[in-house]
Parts: sequence; structure tokens; C-alpha cells
Amino acid sequence: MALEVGIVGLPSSGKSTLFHALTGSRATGDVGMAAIPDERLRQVAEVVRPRKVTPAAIRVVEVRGTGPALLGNLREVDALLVVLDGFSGTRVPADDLETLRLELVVADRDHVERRLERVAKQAKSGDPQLRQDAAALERILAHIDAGATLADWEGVLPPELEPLTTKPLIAVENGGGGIDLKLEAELAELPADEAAAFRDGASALDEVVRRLKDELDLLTFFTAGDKETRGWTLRKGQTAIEAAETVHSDIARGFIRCEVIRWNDLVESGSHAEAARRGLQRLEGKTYVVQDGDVLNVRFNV
Ligand SMILES: Nc1nc2c(ncn2[C@@H]2O[C@H](COP(=O)(O)OP(=O)(O)O)[C@@H](O)[C@H]2O)c(=O)[nH]1
Ligand SMILES: [Mg+2]
Repeated sequence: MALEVGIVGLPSSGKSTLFHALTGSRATGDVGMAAIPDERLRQVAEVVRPRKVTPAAIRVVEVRGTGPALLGNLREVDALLVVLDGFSGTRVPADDLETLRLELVVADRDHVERRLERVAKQAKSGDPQLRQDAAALERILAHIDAGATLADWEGVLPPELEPLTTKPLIAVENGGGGIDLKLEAELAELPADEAAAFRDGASALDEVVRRLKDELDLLTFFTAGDKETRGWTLRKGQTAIEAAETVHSDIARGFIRCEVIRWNDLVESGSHAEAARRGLQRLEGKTYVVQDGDVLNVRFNV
């Protein structure tokens, strides 16, 4: 399951523009995939010469408003990107960021209140667990009403609350001192080499994706097949069996062993066979903790 990020912002701040810039898609759908640029993948692909090269990607969702119901669609995303208007000259980005944070608090409060209503009704049956749950929700609601957020709640939050205010939040200023998203959205329609030539350097969006990767504690590993050479994301600390699961559940089910080569060892050796001959390939089991930049080949039987 790919990690997911939600784009939020005030009306006309540039949410759709950021969505297009990240996903390269002009489609009116609100969900797309943003590739994670990775120079290492290009180099690995040069060694393998596969038919297809696919970068690791993050799922991106745009929501078209800031009311509780719309923001509620983001309860399952892993992080939020907040777009701030820095281009029109009519907004103060820092103030808009505060407004947005308040909208998130309001949406969380709304969510807690609805849940409390439901649980309180059920608790009339006298069920002790439900009564405890209702009491906990009442305390959480009082906490928010006292001007705090769920991020500074001391206890353990009920998992089904899925708060918005505890998610990593990355602010992107559109224009002004930030990123020219309109330009990036236009460049996203060009072939990568033409866009790079135009920019005279890396895309400003790469920095956003990098911050996202940091916030989510992600690493990238590679699979280097002849048909397809591909980047994948995992959370730091995840293991070879979880990497296999990311690629395909059948591969995880039939997992026997996992061949591991560092991406730069593969590039310097020039082939898998040469890397193995030099002793740079290891065999690992299911519990091996995958490292950023590992090239994995899972041996499995189905
Ligand atoms: N001049 C300028 N206009 C922009 C920029 N970003 C967005 N716009 C324009 O602002 C309007 C709203 O942008 P949009 O991405 O649809 O905002 P949304 O409502 O947050 O999705 C559009 O007409 C965009 O072309 C920018 O960086 N510079
Ligand atoms: Mg929009």
C-alpha cells in the first residue's frame, strides 16, 4: 500500500496547481501518484537496462475545501501538504497557515463530538466499556475546547479518532518566497529532460517530496528486473518480508531468501553477476531490516 498525502489549502491558494505539478496529471480526478525523484534509480537502470523504469511514488489526494466533512476525507492519509498563496499579493501566508491549522482543529472537534454523541447513546445500555469510552471522549472534547489540540493530549487517543491535527504538516508557499507552482505545473507536462533544461537544475518540488520522505520516515529500496526496474518505499525499520509484501503478496507468501546488494555496489560492479563474484551480494532472511538504497531480489516459491 503506497503512502498517501493530502493537499489542503484555502480557496484559490493553488491546491489543484500543486496536484498537477506533483502528479503530472491534468485529470480532474482528485487522486494521483507523485513520483519520488531518485538519481540512484537511473544509475541502477543503466546497469540493468530493463524495458521499463518505474520510480517509487506517493499517493496524492486533493480536497476542495476546508469544512469538517471535506477534511474528514483525509483521516487516513499519512501527512498533509498545506498550500499557501504567496503569489497574489493579497494574502499573508503565515496568517493563512494559522487559519488552516484552526480549520483542522475544528474538523477534529467536530469528529470527536459526533463520535461522543454516538457512543453516549450506545452507553445508555449500561455497558461499562461504552461508558468509559464516552467519558474519555468527553475529556478529549473539553481538552480541545480549552484551546489545545489532540497533538498535545497526554494520554493514548482512541485509534478510531484518526486525528488530522497529529499528522505531519508541510507548508508549501506558492509563489513569493516559495515555489512557483504554476510554472512547475506547466513544466510537469514536458518530457523530464526538457523540463530539466528549462529549469537549469532540480525541480523545487523535489525538495517538497524530500521533506515528505523525511517526515514519513521513509526509505527507498529497488528491484532490478529485466522487465522492470523499480523504486519502492518502506518505513525505516521495516523488514525484508514487508518489502516482499510491498512488491506482491505472493512473493511474501512464498518468501525463501532475499538477495541484497547496495545500489552503488551494483552500479560499480556493472552487473549482478560481477557484484556476486566480488562478494558484494548477501543472502538475508525475513527479519532483515531493509536499508535505504538496497537492491532486493526475493527468492520465493508459490
Ligand atoms: N500568477 C499565479 N497564479 C497562480 C499560481 N498558482 C495558482 N495560480 C492561479 O490561481 C488560480 C487558483 O489556482 P488553483 O490551483 O485552482 O487553486 P485551488 O482552488 O487551491 O485548487 C488559478 O487560476 C491558477 O492559475 C501562481 O503561482 N502564480
Ligand atoms: Mg482546486
